[in-house]
Amino acid sequence: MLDLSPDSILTGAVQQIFPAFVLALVAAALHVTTGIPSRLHVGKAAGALVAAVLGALCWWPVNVAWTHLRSASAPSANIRSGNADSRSETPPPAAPGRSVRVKRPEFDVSCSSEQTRTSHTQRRSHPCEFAVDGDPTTAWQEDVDGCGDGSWIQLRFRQPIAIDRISFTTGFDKTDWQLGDLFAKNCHVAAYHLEIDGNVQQTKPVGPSERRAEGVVGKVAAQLRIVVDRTYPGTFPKEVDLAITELSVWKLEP
Ligand SMILES: [Ca+2]
Repeated sequence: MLDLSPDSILTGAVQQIFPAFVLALVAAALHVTTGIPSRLHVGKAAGALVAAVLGALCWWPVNVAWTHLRSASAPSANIRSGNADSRSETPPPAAPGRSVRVKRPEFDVSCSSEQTRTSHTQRRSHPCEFAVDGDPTTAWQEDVDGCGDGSWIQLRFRQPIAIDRISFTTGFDKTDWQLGDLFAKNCHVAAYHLEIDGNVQQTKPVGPSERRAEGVVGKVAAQLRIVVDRTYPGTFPKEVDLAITELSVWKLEP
């Protein structure tokens, strides 16, 4: 499809016109030093113009061929984004259609602490169940002092599954009509690690504006725990809580 974006037009101009401009300068220099354009019965300006046109016409197929060679030799892009684990020992992404989201009642959820209406805070209820309810407006919030560094949420599967990958929001990814952006106002994840059947995985950092973390797992397991190692502070003046809106797990079907 024809790309008429300003960046594309600028890039094309640089790629096509610049070499021709250089050739025009070379033609002008040859006229001064050798007089070749004069012997061809053309003036300096006409010689430079002809050289520029010929240069552009000759450069175009060379440029197209070079672009194809570069794209053919370039490595394929990693389709994982965010904090996906791109280490060489991780398996390649599953073929479309083979990876399915794990749903209830395939697992039970638990967490290190949770805000409930009966907790000492007497705040709104934010149980860990809210991280897996499929509702982007509800969130799990821990119930410890501070931002809850070290808090965890865990899924225990009814039977071991081949976990393909996980994805979770790194904070309260919701905009409240009164309070505004709850992600910035609450604490959110700065680094986390996975524990798969008790085996501790490598800690992964999360950028301050990354609202979702994704990771390839590629293991058969009966239990998956996400442990929040570090957090970014929220901007709420009083209450500071870590929140996760949604956590999703995909499994590979046999
Ligand atoms: Ca939710």
